[in-house]
Parts: sequence; structure tokens; C-alpha cells
Amino acid sequence: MEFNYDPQNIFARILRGEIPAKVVFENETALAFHDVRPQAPVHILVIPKGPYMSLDHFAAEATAVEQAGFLSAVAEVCRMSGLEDGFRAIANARAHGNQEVPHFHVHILGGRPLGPLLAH
Ligand code: DGP
Repeated sequence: MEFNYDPQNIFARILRGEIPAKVVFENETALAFHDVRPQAPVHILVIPKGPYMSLDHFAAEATAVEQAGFLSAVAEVCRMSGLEDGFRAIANARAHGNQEVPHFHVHILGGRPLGPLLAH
């Protein structure tokens, strides 16, 4: 599969500092910030700083350092957000995944019981 990253997507613009975000954590390879339309008491997005469109793109082409940095950011966000009772991590991809922003991101949701995985 060929991945064509759009550098004008909204998360690329957040990474360039062109639009603001409520950043909660940052390291060398990843950034975490509050989702603008929260769907749970905790709703944070973790994104890599590199130009990857989706989880499968990131898994296929990101370096080991980028992948480790990203997972480390996820761990730190969970630790700092009081998610001891649990959370859900969601990575939507492309049309069937209902992905709105074509820059890879993981939603970290929690702070209340989240119910079943999918609404039917
Ligand atoms: P997805 O469907 O997985 O691509 O979800 C994209 C999420 O990004 C959605 O929950 C709303 C959020 N979002 C969209 N635009 C912005 C923005 O400009 N700032 C922030 N913080 N979140 C955004």
C-alpha cells in the first residue's frame, strides 16, 4: 500500500505551531494534547511528530526510535491522567475507520466506564 501524507492536515499544523493545542506531554518523537471534541472525561490524542497517516503506515515505516518514543508517550499520558481503573485506546484509519484527520493518532479515553467497544 502507498501512503500519501498531506502536510496541510490539522495535526501537521499543530506540530508546526500554526494552530494552538492544549499539550499535555511531549518528547522527541511524539506530542499529546486534549481532543477538541472530548467524548469522555479524559480524551487525549497522542501523535507521532513524523509524517505518518495511520497506524499501519507508522508500523510499516517509522523507525524503532520513533515507535519507542510514541509508545513511551502513550504510557506517560496514561500515567499522568489517573487512568488506574482503565482506559480505551483507539486508532481510526481511513474511510472504514472513520478517520477524520489523516495524521496517525491514538485516542486515549477514560475517566468513566466506556461500555462495549462498538455501538451497533
Ligand atoms: P479521527 O476520527 O480518529 O480522525 O479523530 C480526529 C479527532 O481529532 C476528533 O476526535 C476531533 C479531533 N480534532 C479535530 N481537529 C482538532 C483540532 O484542531 N484540535 C484538536 N485538539 N483536536 C482536533
